[in-house]
Amino acid sequence: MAAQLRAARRPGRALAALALAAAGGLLAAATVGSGPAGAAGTTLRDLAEAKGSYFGTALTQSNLNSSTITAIAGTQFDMVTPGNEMKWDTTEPSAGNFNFGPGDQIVSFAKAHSMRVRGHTLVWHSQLPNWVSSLPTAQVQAAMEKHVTTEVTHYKGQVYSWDVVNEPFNEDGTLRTDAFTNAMGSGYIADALRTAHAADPNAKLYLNDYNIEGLGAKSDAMYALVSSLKQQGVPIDGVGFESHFIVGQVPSSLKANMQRFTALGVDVAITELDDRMPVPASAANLAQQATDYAYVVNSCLAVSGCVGVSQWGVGDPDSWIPDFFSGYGAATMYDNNYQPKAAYNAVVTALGGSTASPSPSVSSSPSASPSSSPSSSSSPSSSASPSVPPTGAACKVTTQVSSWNTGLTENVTVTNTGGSAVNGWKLAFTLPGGQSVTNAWNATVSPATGQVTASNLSYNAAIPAGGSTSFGFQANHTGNAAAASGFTLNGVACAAG
Ligand code: G2I
Repeated sequence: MAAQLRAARRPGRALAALALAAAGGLLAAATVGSGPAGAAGTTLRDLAEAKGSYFGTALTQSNLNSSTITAIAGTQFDMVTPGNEMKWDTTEPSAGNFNFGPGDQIVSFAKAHSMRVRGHTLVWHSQLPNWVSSLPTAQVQAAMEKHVTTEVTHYKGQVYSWDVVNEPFNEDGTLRTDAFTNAMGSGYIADALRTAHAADPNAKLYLNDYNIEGLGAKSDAMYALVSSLKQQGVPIDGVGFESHFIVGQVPSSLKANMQRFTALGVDVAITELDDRMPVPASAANLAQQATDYAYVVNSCLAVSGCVGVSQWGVGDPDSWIPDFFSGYGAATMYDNNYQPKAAYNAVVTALGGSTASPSPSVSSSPSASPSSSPSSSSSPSSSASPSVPPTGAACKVTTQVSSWNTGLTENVTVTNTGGSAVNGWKLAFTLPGGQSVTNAWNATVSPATGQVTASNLSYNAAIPAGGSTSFGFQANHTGNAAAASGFTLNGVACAAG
């Protein structure tokens, strides 16, 4: 990422290490084995694989020393990206002296846990040793080709895909000026791809960048580059969308953008997903993060050439965000104690799984186990189980729709404006004609059309007085992509937000 980000670095690593050590004991019961979400078969990797996809994480060498991190990594994820260990400053710190020890450790871990590996990264302006940037330009091409050939050959057959060139563009879509463009102009990209292909013809070869997730100047530039490489017959298999998002700001054109790339005949992948927010995290931002994560996963699942999603780091203590963006953090699916957050549950739901209550903070409410959560009856008052009081609650609802030609996603935030907590909720509303719900996150939504009801999951059953919760759904439409209307919470009409 940009050099100016580094200026915001603060000495957060020691703190992170402490939090991690403290978390060790807490974690084991909650996350090992069948995973924090409950029943066997509900891990991210199992659910993703059932959909022909994968769910990955970045891991660093030091992560491997933590039984807490490795327990989650080995059970929840089936793809590993080395956080730093395959970068040039580690693998060839001085000319011709190669060091694959750290990367090999990551690959061993991956093999031991039946995970694949995204090799990251061969040619990048950052974490590039000085000896390369100070070479006479006439020597850079040979150095680059030797580096690519040696590293790809070392890992031949062990790496699913390579980020061959990382972050080649400036924000305005011009090519970044670095040692490689200085020496070879834009031709370095095709040369690096051809060189990698010659060393391992079976590895998938990617270009990877950030801020190319939505439509815009930078993604246009990547699109033009990939299109031109394909026309020239250069071996290029995929484009990595890093996806370092800010909560509530995931681009609504993500899916459309992925589709234009896959239409060129390349795969796409979400390669470094995180979703940052100011810390300490607010309940509203954590709920929005869940919506964001589900939106990203649903978008990938909806595009046949989107091969999978990887998060950048296992949990919040492992994230690069606090070091690079002062005052921000909480960007992953696992909190500082490695407990799964709402985002985790939202992803499980998006992947077709179901969630049990993972959160001790919610379980203190009288709300329910999954089997007693609000269910089929259409009348909130007559259906009241002990966990769903028959009383309604004053409420306010806001909606946010992102639509494309025949589909839409809608995020709904419901705020309890009453004076007491809601424990168990059903939000009834009317869908515009022609809309049909295909999937939902953070709630169950049924039926698919007309008068529908969203019911809480067990982990978000409680809405404190003044608090809010968010859920979302994806729907097909036939031309009317308007938001739902006529919301009632447990039978009481809600104000529009
Ligand atoms: O910046 C986030 C990612 C953006 N896309 C490319 C990724 O490769 C990049 O990863 C991060 C690593 O997660 C950080 O760990 O890349 C950073 C450097 O650009 C990595 O930070 C570096 C620190 O800057 C160094 O001070 C430190 O020595 O990590 C090094 C190893 O801990």
